[in-house]
Amino acid sequence: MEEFKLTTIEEFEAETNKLLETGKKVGADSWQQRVVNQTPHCKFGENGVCCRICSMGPCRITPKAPRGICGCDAAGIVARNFLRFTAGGTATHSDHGREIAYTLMETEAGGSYEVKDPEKLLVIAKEWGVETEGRDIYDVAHEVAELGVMEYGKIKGFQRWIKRATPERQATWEKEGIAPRAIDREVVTAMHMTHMGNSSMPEPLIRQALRCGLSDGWGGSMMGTEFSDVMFGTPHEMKTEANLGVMKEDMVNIVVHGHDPSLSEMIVKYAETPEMVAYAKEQGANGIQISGVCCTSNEVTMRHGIPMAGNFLAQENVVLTGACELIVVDVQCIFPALGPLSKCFHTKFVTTSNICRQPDSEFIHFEPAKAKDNAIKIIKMACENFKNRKKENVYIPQMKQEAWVGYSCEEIIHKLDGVTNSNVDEMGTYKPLVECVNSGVLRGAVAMVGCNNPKQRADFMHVELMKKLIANDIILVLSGCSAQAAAKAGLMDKRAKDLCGQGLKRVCELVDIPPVLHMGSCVDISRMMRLVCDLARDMGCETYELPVVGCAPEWMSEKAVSIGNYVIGTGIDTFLGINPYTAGSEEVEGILKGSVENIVGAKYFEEHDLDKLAQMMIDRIEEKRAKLASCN
Ligand code: BF8
Ligand code: SF4
Repeated sequence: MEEFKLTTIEEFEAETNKLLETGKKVGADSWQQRVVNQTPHCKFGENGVCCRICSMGPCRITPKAPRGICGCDAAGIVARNFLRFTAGGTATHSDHGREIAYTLMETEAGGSYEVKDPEKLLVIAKEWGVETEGRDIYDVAHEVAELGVMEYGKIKGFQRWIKRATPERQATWEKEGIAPRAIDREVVTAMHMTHMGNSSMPEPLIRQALRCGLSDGWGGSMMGTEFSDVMFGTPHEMKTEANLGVMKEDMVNIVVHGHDPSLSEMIVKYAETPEMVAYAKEQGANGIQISGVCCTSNEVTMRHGIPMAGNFLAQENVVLTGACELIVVDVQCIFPALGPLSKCFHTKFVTTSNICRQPDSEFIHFEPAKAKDNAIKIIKMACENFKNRKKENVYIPQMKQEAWVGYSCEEIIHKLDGVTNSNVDEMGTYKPLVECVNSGVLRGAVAMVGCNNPKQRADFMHVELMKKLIANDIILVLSGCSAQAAAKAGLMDKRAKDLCGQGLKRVCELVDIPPVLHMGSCVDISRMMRLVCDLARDMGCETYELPVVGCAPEWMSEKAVSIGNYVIGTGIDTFLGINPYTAGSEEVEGILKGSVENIVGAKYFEEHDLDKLAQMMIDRIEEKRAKLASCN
């Protein structure tokens, strides 16, 4: 077997530089260049003290001008901006969940969309009080989907999924007035509160940010995750590969990018048919290679082992290989640069959603009811484009790593059941994991999530933090672009166990897992929320007492702020490597990094230095362990 070695960030960067050279030859622009043009950033924007929510402004806070024209101070402006940022993220994740619910309504036996995990559907139906006895599974699916869509605008009550949280968590949310109501309402309330002349006190605004975030994590995102599992299958362990070397020179390369699996599932399904493979061969290729970027990639890798070409800041790289016949996108995190960039190559850039219209793209409106026709049209377009490739522009970096993926909660339990074997009491629970944590074999866990961002060296914080944490016997659960950073580096190879402390290494060997577990896309952080609540139950403690923290070292999107709010709202401290435009108000920072703990039992930490950030997480985990030991 080939010797196992991680891919270093220096190696990533050297290959990226070669791709940028190709880019220069064809007159392409790049984010690396645009960052230079955009920096240094505006300080007012960076500190969150610029307000333009009414046309008396824009107002900017300085020591000489401590209030806007309406009299709002820095704390009010920063907190309003923070809430609007959150609302943007909640809306985005949740609308993705809504689209998935609408797709679930289209399911039919033998159709493009089917119920692949009826067991999971029946669990949800039972939780929601939907009659299942003697009914056709598709009738149940359609009723559950309709109830799901109604969660967005329900006239009273809280999100149905919050019943999955621990009773203590639910009680905290109700007591603090932050239990999430209708998802759309939480977003609208956020916009209403932040309109000119409404709230300008930080604490109420931050409470609404928590509530809005919770309607995402325990509402819209959970809808996206659960309904996708019902339709496309709950992920189970499988092997795949990651990094640009997964693209193939002799094949038609189709890259799927975005978030909503309704489209990418269809591309995968129909590209594998003999007709489409034959079509690719007629065009002179040896077949069709699908790979992915961003969360759409996470969705299809978790369920089908489709290889991951890269993450957010690598999206331009796939085009720069000169070997991408077609990049098809659905929604979110898609650079508007892709259109003009594709024009420098033979690449077709196909947009498919009215939510995401981009310049220099070909628009093929993707509708679940016409899924098959749409998918075949896109696949054929890619095949026909193979002949237009310019050989002199092709350079695919031969860099890839093996990765094990597919660790849904169900799969983690399934793997743990494999170790408990005959111990019936422990089957179907996290008890073996709990024992490892209690005994100190595992010190704790970090949920590492989120994007990459030019404000940090791309992927560096993710990968280096992971290496430090696993060496300290801390297991990692990952999602989003963080998961792809790990996979590209090789940390999802089971042989990465050799980089772990002795305790974690033993666990990896016993359970047969890598030390960093791919749990899916960003909406799948809802899986992590379930995991911590179920772990807390199995450990007999509250979520905020667990030696578990969240970390987004290179985050960039509004969605990440929404996530941060529901993660701390669920009682899990969150460590950030980038400030959420709140540095302009000590009062706001004081709440987010201090007194919010009195409300939800967890708070934000921020640190930009790698070593310090790693140590802060380790210290916090050890502090929680010490407290847990003293209460037991
Ligand atoms: O939702 S981690 S760059 S791809 S926002 Fe986007 Fe960030 Fe990647 Fe997925 Ni999440
Ligand atoms: Fe300025 Fe107040 Fe208007 Fe904001 S709301 S732009 S601070 S006047």
